[in-house]
Amino acid sequence: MSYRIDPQFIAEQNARAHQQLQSDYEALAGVLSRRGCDIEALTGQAQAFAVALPSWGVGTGGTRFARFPGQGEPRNVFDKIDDCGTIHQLTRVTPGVSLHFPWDRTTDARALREAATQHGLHFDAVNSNTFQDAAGQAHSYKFGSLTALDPEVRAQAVAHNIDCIELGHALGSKGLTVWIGDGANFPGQSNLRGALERYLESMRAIYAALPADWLVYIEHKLFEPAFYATTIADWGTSFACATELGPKAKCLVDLGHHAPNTNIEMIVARLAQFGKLGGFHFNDSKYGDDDLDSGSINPFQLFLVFNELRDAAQRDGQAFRPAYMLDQSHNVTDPIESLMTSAVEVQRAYLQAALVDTQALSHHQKNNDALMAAQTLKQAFRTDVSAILAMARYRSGGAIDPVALYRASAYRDHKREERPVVAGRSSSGIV
Ligand code: PSV
Ligand code: MN
Ligand code: MN
Repeated sequence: MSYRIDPQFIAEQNARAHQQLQSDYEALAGVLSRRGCDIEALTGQAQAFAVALPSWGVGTGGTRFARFPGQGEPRNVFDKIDDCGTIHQLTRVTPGVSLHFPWDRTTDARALREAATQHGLHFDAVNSNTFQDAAGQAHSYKFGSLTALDPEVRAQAVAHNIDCIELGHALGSKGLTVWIGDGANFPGQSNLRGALERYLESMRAIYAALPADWLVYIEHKLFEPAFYATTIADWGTSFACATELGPKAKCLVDLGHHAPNTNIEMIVARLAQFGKLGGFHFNDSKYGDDDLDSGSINPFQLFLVFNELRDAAQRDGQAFRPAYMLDQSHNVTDPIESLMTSAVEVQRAYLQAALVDTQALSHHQKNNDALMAAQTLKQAFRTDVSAILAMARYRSGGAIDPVALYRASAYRDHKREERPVVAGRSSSGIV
């Protein structure tokens, strides 16, 4: 039996912090009530919020240059589920896990589903991988996958995606995220239009295999590994392809997949307006696809994204349900600590956006009062909602201070004993 944090330990640690939290919470309740906001309603909203974990995020990531493995890293998908379970146990905001195949392939889907259920987890969208060659596959993706000129390579990539749908279906997932690294490194290497035509042909075959209640998420990315021209480089291409494919195809926005300074919140607004915003991969970046912890570099951008999501939810109601996932790589931190902190930062941005005085905002917009409109957003962004987030966790059975509790539990030390280092292992599970 692998080590788990004892709920009694959580209760004891919370008991020490509870009085301070209660007083912070009451102080914030007073501030918010003067603004006409009900703290209890906000706490309920925070408790209902969820963001899915990337299975590949619980191992130490690595860069193109090196990977410095951590202690007690997960050895397989079952260990990953244990770590995701711990993150959810303490934060109560991450009930979904997003798997990546073939990294997370298992022959025993029932056992995996059972393991997840024991932690109160379910499976969110599954991810295919045709940006690497898997051991033993017949054809290489060196020159592309869904867009490859060789029809046998394309057929293999399509078959892998259909296999992912079947694996996900057995696990209770409801979506497939497709990100491909296809493109060109040199001008002239590829016929730009031809590549997209082949992509659409491949995606039509994948789309046809989707169960009735599934969505396919098209994830765009500006560059890397194709450094001259990436086939699905931007939201325009993603939107056009999702439109061509049909209503079960939506666009997925990974915050790290744009040129620096791109107005991502405007992309969010556009996709939401036209009913094609499928979901997110949250992370943060300074330069490119840095995969840093959410909210660690530009929390204001994250807030502005959620401000657009709030607007879309107000307009479209229950019909607007984008999938929220983290997609990060952890190189210098304990992945569990990074994922807990990031999930809470995403939840924080959601709550700050809920605090926007929308009446005041539209009043200032109507009067062309740019300064006061900006100040209205800033007032919400500057509000420290930490006490609400902590109270939401406490009431849902989580930790008032997840990182402090995790460290006090010595979870990682237990895992170091349980999971001895294996030479050559990588975070994704591919050796
Ligand atoms: C690509 O950069 C990406 O963001 C896609 O979501 C992949 O599936 C993921 O990273 C994992 O490597
Ligand atoms: Mn991503
Ligand atoms: Mn990425």
